[in-house]
Amino acid sequence: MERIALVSDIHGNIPALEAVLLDIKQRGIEKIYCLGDLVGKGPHPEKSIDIIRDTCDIVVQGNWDDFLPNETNNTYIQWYQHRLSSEQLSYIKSLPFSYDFMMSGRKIRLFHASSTSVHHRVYPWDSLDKRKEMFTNTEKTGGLNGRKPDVVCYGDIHYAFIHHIQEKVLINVGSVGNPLDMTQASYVILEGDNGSDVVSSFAIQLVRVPYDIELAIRQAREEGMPELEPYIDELRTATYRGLKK
Ligand SMILES: [Mn+2]
Repeated sequence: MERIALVSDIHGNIPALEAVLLDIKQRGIEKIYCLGDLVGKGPHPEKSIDIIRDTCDIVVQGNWDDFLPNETNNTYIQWYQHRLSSEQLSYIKSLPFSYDFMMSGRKIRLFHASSTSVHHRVYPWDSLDKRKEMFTNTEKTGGLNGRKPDVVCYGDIHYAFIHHIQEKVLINVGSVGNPLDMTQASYVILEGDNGSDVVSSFAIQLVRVPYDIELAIRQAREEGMPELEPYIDELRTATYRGLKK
């Protein structure tokens, strides 16, 4: 049996990331995969990239990782761009779309948001058809042929859940740095026979980790981050700013 920790949506929140990495370490888990959105929203994208590159065996691309390196006149986006080296910008731009592996006879697929795009959002309350599309093979996931995944793990919505859908399992790992379902950092542990084609027992854990939210807010304030108040409100209340408009 082996355990793999899945983290996602760090968004430059270092106190949250450090709390999650400590929790993973204290459980004796050595393998960590990241589902994207290292940057954006929080004040320290440059540290987030360095730490994730250092600790994660696999990293797939998030929507922020995709669009942040693009040229823009938007001063809010530019604030984050200016904190990254050109090498870091090309690193996030070149991250892979998805990653497949076998565990306990299940084909497990990781991507950020959906099987078609890092910018296509799927919520747990979306239609069954839309959620079933998460298990299709697409050009983005490496081509239409081959075995479809039995388990899909994704991030993007900052809202952790596990759905069993007709022999398949859809898992959202939640967000480390900007959780919008409760005010604690989120990650997932998968446990089983890593790399095995043989069906055997398989476990999924949703883990919530309290972290120093006020420290994260102080860091954002010290850096003079733009759109500070909506960010503070999201960290303290776990309510998405888009829903308050
Ligand atoms: Mn995100």
